[in-house]
Amino acid sequence: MNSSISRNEHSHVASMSAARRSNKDAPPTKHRDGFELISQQPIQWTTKESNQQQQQQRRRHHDFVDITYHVSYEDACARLAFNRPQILHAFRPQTIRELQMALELAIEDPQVGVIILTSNNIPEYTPAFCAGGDQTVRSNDGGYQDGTEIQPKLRVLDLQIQMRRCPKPILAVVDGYAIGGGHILHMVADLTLASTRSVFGQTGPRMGSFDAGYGSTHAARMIGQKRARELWFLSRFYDAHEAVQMGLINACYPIEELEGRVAQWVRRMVMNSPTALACCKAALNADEDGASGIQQMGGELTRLFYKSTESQEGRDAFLERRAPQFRSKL
Ligand code: S0N
Repeated sequence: MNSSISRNEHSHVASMSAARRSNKDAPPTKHRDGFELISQQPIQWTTKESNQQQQQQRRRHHDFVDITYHVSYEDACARLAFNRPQILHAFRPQTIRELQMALELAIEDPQVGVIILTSNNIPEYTPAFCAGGDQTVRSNDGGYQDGTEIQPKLRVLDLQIQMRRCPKPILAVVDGYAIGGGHILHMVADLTLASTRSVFGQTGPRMGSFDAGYGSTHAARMIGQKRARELWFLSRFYDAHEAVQMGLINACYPIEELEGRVAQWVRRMVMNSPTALACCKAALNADEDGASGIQQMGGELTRLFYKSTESQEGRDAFLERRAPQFRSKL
């Protein structure tokens, strides 16, 4: 597809209306979803800020050391990338703190619809998404300490919660090793696309660690109890095709194709209704997260309800010291 076509034109060719035909007897085809019409041109990362708020944000993410942060306003997405290629992007507390700040920036930015979590690979080093917690700063006092924590902490658990609570879809893009805590982060992301050269696995039981939270429970929801027990008890590694078959990732592509496919998946999601996506994510989480998941979904419902005249009448009546006149539309 011609790269000079604007985003609106991309949206139009793959929109629900453009995918409909006028003849009444056309046979059903899955291609009517318009997905293959969406451009695979690489995403262009924005270099200029259009307003003061964006300038302030950029100043904040210039301070990042262990990650990089980019935004594409053309394609309405943010890119958060591990940036420690010499140690396969293993994370220390500082890395996680930076990711938490970057995620907050992306959540708050109204021009961002989808968040990509990936890594910056360079030819000198083995490709990796993330090799988990940086074992050189694992302390004997129950957490990680790189000199930036008051007390050693398992800060990555807070990041996992933040990712679950993020109302925007998070797409993990894996190229290379996704191991240990790095593997858990891709599992906690909403979707995962990978290069065919990627390798997935948990190593905890082989090196004195485990994740009894999402790393275990969400794995079982995704790939089933037997496979999740295999993942942890044997601590074997799986290639990208096996990971697709197991339901651990959504799709894998040759590395040369990956960037274009990521662009295509992102473009389709940002064409879709953000409220519908946020509510689907909240519902899928609620099924697994108990009261905390229902609270999150309930929050989305309340937010929508506050926009209705019915809800506003309750507030206005209170402020005007009168009885409310509710008109039910149910
Ligand atoms: C991935 C492996 C198999 C690749 O092997 P290869 O190709 O031979 O490369 P290496 O030479 O081993 O690695 C290249 C350089 O990278 C360093 N490095 C790799 N991984 C780590 C790491 N995790 N920490 C620190 N450094 C790492 C190597 O040392 C090497 O550096 P140089 O060149 O200087 O020697 C292989 O690398 C491998 O097996 N790595 C270990 C992967 C692993 O076991 N990760 C899991 C660590 N634990 C966790 O992630 C738990 C974290 C977690 O999510 C969690 C959840 C709940 C509760 C607590 C936690 C928690 O945070 O602990």
